Amino acid sequence: MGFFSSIKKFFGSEPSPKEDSTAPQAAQEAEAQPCPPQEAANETLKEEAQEHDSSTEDTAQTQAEVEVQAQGEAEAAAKAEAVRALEVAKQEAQAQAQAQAEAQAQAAAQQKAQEQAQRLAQEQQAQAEAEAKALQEQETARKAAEAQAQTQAEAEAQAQAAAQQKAQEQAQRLAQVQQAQAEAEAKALQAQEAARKAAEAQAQAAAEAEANLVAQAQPALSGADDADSAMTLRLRSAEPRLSAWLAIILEGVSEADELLWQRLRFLLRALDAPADEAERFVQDFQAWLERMEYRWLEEFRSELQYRLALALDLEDEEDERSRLFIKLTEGLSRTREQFSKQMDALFSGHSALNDQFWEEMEELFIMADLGYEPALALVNDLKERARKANVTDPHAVRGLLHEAVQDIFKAPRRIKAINKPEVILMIGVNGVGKTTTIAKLAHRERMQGKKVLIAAADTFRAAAVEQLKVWADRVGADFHSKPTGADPAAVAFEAMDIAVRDGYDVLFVDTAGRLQTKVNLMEELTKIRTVLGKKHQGAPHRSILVIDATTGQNALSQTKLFKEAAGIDELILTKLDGTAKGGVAIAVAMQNKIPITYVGLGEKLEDLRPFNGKDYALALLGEKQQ
Ligand SMILES: Nc1nc2c(ncn2[C@@H]2O[C@H](COP(=O)(O)OP(=O)(O)O)[C@@H](O)[C@H]2O)c(=O)[nH]1
Ligand SMILES: [Mg+2]
Repeated sequence: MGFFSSIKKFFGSEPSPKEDSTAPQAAQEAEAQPCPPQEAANETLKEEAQEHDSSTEDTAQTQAEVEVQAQGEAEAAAKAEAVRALEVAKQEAQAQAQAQAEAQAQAAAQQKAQEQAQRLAQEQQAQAEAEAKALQEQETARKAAEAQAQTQAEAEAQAQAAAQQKAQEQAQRLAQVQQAQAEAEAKALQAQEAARKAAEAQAQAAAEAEANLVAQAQPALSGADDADSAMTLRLRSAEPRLSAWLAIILEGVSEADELLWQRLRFLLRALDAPADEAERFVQDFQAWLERMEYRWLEEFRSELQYRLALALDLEDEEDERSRLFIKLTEGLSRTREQFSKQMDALFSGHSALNDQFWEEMEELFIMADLGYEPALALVNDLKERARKANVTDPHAVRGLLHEAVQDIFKAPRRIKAINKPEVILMIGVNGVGKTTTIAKLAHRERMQGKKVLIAAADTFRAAAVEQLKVWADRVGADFHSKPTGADPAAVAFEAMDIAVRDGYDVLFVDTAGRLQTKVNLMEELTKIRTVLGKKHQGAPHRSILVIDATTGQNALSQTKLFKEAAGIDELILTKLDGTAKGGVAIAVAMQNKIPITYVGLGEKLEDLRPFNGKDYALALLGEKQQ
């Protein structure tokens, strides 16, 4: 712009209102100083004209012509000069524009470099922050892992202490049993003596009888018939319950002798059992008594009833149920009494279902070992039930609670059929009753005529392997193991091989419940599961977590741990005959939606029963209407 305004000025246009400092100087100079040759020429011409002032007109004309010429020359020179100046100005303007462009480019480059540097700095800072955060997270994770490891260690220590106490109790019981045995033996000797005398008397009587036999053969036979008929009559008129029938046929039986076998065959015949099945039952039972070294009726009576119930398919019978129920009720008595009392107080202390009522109810659940979250969930469930049923009277909540608890235990239907052999993996912490429960389950399978193999994949303690072997022998199952310290997965692998090869119906795998770290546990169980599955599709078909019902809240963390480590299909609650913490079953079932399939009610083989949610609710909460 400066350039063009200068040009305009030079050619006589209006002067620019603001002097442009960048205007080419040459153009200004050209204007400021009139060209000297032109001036000089004008001066000369003037003088000449004066000299010839008075001369002729010709002279004046010539002078004018000269003047015009000089003026034209001067103008031409000025124009040329202007063009040159214009040229220079143009060049300078170009150079300046270029310089300006370069400066601009440089400035842009500088700014870009600055921005880049800034970005880099920002990135570096972000990275540094991310690293710091990662470090912090690592630290947090490490602390959490430490805390978990400690919790596990504590759980194990607790379980160990419990196992130790158990062992002490067992030793005590053993001493008692030994004393009882000694007494029994003394009694047996006496009985033998008596029997010998009786036999002598009998032999004498027999001799006498034989003397009369020729004449009285028929009446003697009909006497035996009479006895049979009398017993049949009594069985028919008795209450149709297994325990009532047993009471009749065991009259006068005190030990496992010929009389017992005779009566048993009689009962089975009376109940329409096929002769070969009846005979097999008797022989199996005889073999079992021998293995257990049992002789006296009180030692084996409950086992006999259990076996008859299974063989005659009477387990669901009212009578059997009530036997289970009594044990369950005894086990849960402490929880129930406490709970009942508190519930009564709660119901009587409120006249409406307000927030205060529900809060107190939640506290009550937490105190009954339900845990915080399950307690809250149960209260919400109850609120919903009360709303739907239009319940406003606190006393009516008792009935709703019964229903809610029963619903929690409703196991979903599952496909039971599997490809033989059925493989069952037993998991749980030390001392909860895995090994005992395997024996009890194997016993049930054996009672139903199944071929059973038991694998001892708990190879860490020789005593554990030995204990399982003893149980396997008692229930008539086969057994597989390896020396102490062997890889548990190797035991499982070999056992699976044998089970498939030899056509077993069921394979039980016992595992160790060590809990040093979750990682170890997970690795070990994963390895076992993998080898089983490789050998036999779908194996293990059932992973059963065993939980000691006396452990309380610990059961919740155990379930969580094993669920993550191995997956769980079923739960079995043991020691419900002890001072069980009854709320735990509800908490575990609620939190995990895993069905409880059996409950352990004692240390004997027959002390394992299918779980019944309705009975459990009743044993835990008492009657619906009070
Ligand atoms: N009272 C009672 N004791 C049980 C029950 N189940 C197992 N036990 C006892 O608990 C102790 C530990 O059992 P065990 O099977 O060795 O546990 P494991 O370490 O999990 O294999 C043993 O003394 C068993 O007799 C039960 O249902 N009731
Ligand atoms: Mg064990």
